[in-house]
Amino acid sequence: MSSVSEHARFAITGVIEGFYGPPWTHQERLDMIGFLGSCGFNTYIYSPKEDSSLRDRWMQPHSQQELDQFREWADAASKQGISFVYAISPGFGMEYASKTHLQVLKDKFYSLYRQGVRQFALLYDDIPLQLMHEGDQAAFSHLAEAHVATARWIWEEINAWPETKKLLVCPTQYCGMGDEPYITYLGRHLPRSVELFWTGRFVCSPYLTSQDAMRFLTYTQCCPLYWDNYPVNDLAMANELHIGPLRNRDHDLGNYAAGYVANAMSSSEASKIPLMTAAEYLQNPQGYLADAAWDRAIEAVVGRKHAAAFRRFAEHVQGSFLHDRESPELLEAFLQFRFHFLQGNRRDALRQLQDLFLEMEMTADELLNGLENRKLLAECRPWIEKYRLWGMVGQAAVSLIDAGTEGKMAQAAYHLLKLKKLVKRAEAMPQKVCGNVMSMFVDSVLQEVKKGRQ
Ligand code: LOG
Repeated sequence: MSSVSEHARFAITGVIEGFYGPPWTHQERLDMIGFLGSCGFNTYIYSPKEDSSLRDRWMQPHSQQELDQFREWADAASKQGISFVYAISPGFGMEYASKTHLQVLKDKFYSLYRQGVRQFALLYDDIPLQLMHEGDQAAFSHLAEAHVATARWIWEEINAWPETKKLLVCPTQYCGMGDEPYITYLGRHLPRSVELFWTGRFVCSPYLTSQDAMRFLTYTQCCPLYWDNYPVNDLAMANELHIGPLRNRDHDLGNYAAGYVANAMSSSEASKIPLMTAAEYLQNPQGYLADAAWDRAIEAVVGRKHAAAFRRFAEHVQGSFLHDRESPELLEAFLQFRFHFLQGNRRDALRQLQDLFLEMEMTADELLNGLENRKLLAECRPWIEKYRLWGMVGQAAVSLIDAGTEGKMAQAAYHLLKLKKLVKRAEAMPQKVCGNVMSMFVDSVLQEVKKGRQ
């Protein structure tokens, strides 16, 4: 495993297609490999959770058609100077003590080796922490021992093949403090040249700190290969669009880590925005400025013409475990509105708010009608549409307040009805846009209406 050196850069910098949900298409994967090359990443890892040939059907050989595709991806990667890593997850069926199962694993890797693949990974994530097969319970005293034995055996086999360079291992307990018995055992017993994945303290870690990395190193005696679960937005995160920049990764993490790999979103085009910011971080962690990198990434993926509009929209969908401040400017605008409104400056306060909501709707329209990157538009469309709806909701709310305070009750009733219809439509869309900021605003307006009626 990599040793600590001063001012080290991450040796492995890559992206893992390691999410639950629809895998990238053949074309998307080729396109992503080209993109990774252009951004300076050096590794791509193939392990979509929905490819059953890597998981439930891991014992079955790949079809010739599948093998041809792997060759195409591996060739495309090597043209870009990128290592293509084939990652298998045999954990649900594999009996680690079985010679037959080990041979099947080796044969499967060898079928990929013949297609030009030179790097491999064994992923033991998301499986039980106990030994499940009777044969394994008899042969090993715990899961870590079985995992080490398997990794050691397969590493010795593939290491004997000319040019094979790497084996990466994802542990079953892949997050935490690094001092847990399972991962400590793995770190201490895996061959030095095998890399060990770690997601940090949590599955989705808001911070990755060098202090944590040092503790991991102390206990496991190896430098973590970070598996960063950003921008991935699968499972419980599916309603979030992770297009915000990479944040809160220590600038000296490279001193203590074997590498950094980002798990991407199933939406490959939208993934490029956060991935470009990750590339900037990896090239110059000391000088990395998240927001400036974000501007550059948006302009590169969206195109100059609509970059400003996209940035305005993106501001409202950047909430994630990395960033809990959603729509900060909108929240500030509401607070200022309340202040001015209560101070008696009603007309100006209402006008300013109306302008803001109108701008939201117009920004959404500009993107929906004008965005040249059609793939990006298709992936982001539900979030842009919801953003547009919130803009319309806001305008109806302002009109309601305006009519209500002017005593125009018929108009107020009309706007109230419109507001309620729009809110219903917005709330029926599961996508997370503006966090709770718009709902809070609407709730407070409706509260006022109620009070007025009493
Ligand atoms: C999976 C990963 C998934 C991610 C986020 C690891 C090592 N494995 O909890 O495939 O995309 O979380 O949901 C995971 O992170 N397990």
